Amino acid sequence: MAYEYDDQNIFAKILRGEIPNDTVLETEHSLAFRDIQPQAPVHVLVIPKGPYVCYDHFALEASEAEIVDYTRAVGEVCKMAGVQPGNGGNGFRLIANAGADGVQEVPHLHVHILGGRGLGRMLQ
Ligand code: DGP
Repeated sequence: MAYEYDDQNIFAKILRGEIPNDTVLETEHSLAFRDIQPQAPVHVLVIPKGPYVCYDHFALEASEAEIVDYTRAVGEVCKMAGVQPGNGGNGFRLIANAGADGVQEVPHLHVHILGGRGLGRMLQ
């Protein structure tokens, strides 16, 4: 089944500059900005600029240049936020919700970077 991208989603509007955001990092293919409802002292969303609905859509259909740029952007934000374990930080958690079961609210791929406090165990 083909992925259907809704260009009226809130992150598409952020990418078009129609809604303000608190940008942390912008690269050729990616944008990172602070979550509007932070769940931790560090809570940054990293999105690709391309129209990808969710992680699998991006992983399967994005170009290698986009994938490298996006992966590096996530790493760069972790570094900038000072959450790299063993490198002055105490670690972080990445979350990429997808679809209904994943309770994805915004249908444009975003990885949550959470850190700055102990996050507890999520998987038992
Ligand atoms: P998810 O359930 O993974 O789709 O989480 C979507 C996140 O997006 C949620 O943590 C709140 C955040 N969010 C929603 N609308 C906005 C917005 O307009 N600006 C910013 N910065 N974050 C938003």
